[in-house]
Amino acid sequence: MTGQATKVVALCGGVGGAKLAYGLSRLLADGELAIVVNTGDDFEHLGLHISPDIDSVTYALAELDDPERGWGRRGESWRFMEALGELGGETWFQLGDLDLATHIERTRRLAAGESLSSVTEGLCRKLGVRARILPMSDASVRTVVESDQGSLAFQHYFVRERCAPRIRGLHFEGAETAQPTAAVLEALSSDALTAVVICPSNPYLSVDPMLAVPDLRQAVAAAEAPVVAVTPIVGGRAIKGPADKIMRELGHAPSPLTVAQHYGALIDGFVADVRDASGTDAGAYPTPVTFADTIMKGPAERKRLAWEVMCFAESLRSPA
Ligand code: FO1
Repeated sequence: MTGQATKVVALCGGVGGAKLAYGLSRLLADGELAIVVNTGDDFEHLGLHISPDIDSVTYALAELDDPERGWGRRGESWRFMEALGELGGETWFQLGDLDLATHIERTRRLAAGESLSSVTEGLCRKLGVRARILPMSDASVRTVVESDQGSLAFQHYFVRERCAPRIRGLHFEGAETAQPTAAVLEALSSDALTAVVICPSNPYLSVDPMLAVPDLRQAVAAAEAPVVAVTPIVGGRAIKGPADKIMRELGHAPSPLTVAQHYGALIDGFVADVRDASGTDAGAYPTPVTFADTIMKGPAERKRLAWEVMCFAESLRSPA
């Protein structure tokens, strides 16, 4: 889509990031928000193309997400999985009956020659999502975990092995040659841009695959608006998922400072949690830091944090 005055670009992984993306979507008008989503978790499974992070963000914005699991659809049933199990099929990756429709329709349209961006736009329209959800690239990028159990495809590490293997490193197959989509580059170069928000997603598993696409990283660095990252670590622990475990395995203390240092010169500001305010040496951060309640239990908290992040970005644009 062209000609839209994008004000905020959010870089987002799955469940954790989707909450802030939801908050931003409820504050901004249609067309003002573009959400660039990680596709490094995508994989082919049971003959279907699964895009877990795109679906987590789509379902969250459509208010179809399951609040307990975070992934998949609310009110889900599992008859397909039960039947597959009875036939001796692979059941380690749970596909609910409603969710299955998304994967089947996506797979059909990709096989017919549509791009992932176009399929995503179409599915979003059908589900009533008005913000733009943009896959980071239409080319295949696949996250591979180097672990004490060897190289593991992302979902084998994350779901099948429940993140138990010790991580030694990560690489993102295809990232070096992948191009961001035109829509992603257009959003990041919008004249109306006021903030680029790195959502509280896992920096290593969810944000790094996006930043590993050279022209995407370059476009974030060149954006005319402040780049603000929000911590996924509170009180030394990940709000959800294995970010703290991975930090320890890679030799870092699990802390908001580690996250800020990980993004380094790419960011212009950092949002840490109020629970980490005491004992924080703000001077140790590579950028200005602000403190907010980053634990988003419901829609009101998601909107409030989104508002605080946008105000912080505004203060970085026009320092007092
Ligand atoms: N996560 C799980 O922990 N177990 C599952 O069985 C599972 C199935 C699943 C199906 C569709 C989908 O879109 C996501 C699913 N996820 C599941 C979540 C997903 O694999 C991860 O949360 C993300 O890839 C990490 O952001």
